[in-house]
Amino acid sequence: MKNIYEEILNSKKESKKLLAILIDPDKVQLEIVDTLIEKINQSFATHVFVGGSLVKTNHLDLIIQKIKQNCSLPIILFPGNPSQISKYADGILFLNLISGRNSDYLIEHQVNAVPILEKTDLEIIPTGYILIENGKQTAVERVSQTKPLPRNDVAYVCQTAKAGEFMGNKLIYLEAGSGAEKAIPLEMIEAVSANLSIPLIVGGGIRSKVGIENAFKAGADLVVIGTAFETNFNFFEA
Ligand code: 1GP
Repeated sequence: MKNIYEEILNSKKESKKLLAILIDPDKVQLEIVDTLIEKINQSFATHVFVGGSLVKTNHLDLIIQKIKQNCSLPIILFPGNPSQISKYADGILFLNLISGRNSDYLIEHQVNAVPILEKTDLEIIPTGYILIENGKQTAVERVSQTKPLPRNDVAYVCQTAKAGEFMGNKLIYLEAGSGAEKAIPLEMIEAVSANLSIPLIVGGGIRSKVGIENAFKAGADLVVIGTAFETNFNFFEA
């Protein structure tokens, strides 16, 4: 069994940066999964995240099984709700939307997920999820019916992230939203990572390798790339 969290912690200790490619089952056809895996294997990705805000399709299990056949990276669920749990993955980000005040995303979905999770061997990784304004409304905001935190209130975002750590989360995820107009500000990444003891994930709106590098330099331990790869499978080659 993979020890996903332990490895993330070790990487942080050794300042080894991590990259997750996010696959949204709604946006990926089964027929292209093989090509996609080939590209992932050629890239410097260290993790595969699978999930989306809605996930209307029912081929989640199939996609994950297909990825597993030819890719040895840990597959981590990044679910929008408990219907997006697959026993075929290796782990799950057990998300609390701590930037919002919608109890469904703070406790209701988590309670409903327990009977499903108890039937799996997924490694469960409690993750404080913080949505930040990005210039336009994103799917997370719409689906969760929560307001993102303002981009210019770095102090409040730091305070929220620290509350997430004090509550026992093992990771904090700073999210601008999939396809965000503006990624998380670098000074926010710097301040939040300096104030946290646990690893920091950063994602949303990062469209270039320079963007990934800048997020790493600012203090992100793991960067998530979704749209940029989804729209250009050669993203990591250019
Ligand atoms: C979304 O953070 C991820 O939840 C990735 O966002 O699709 O903009 O890369 P992008």
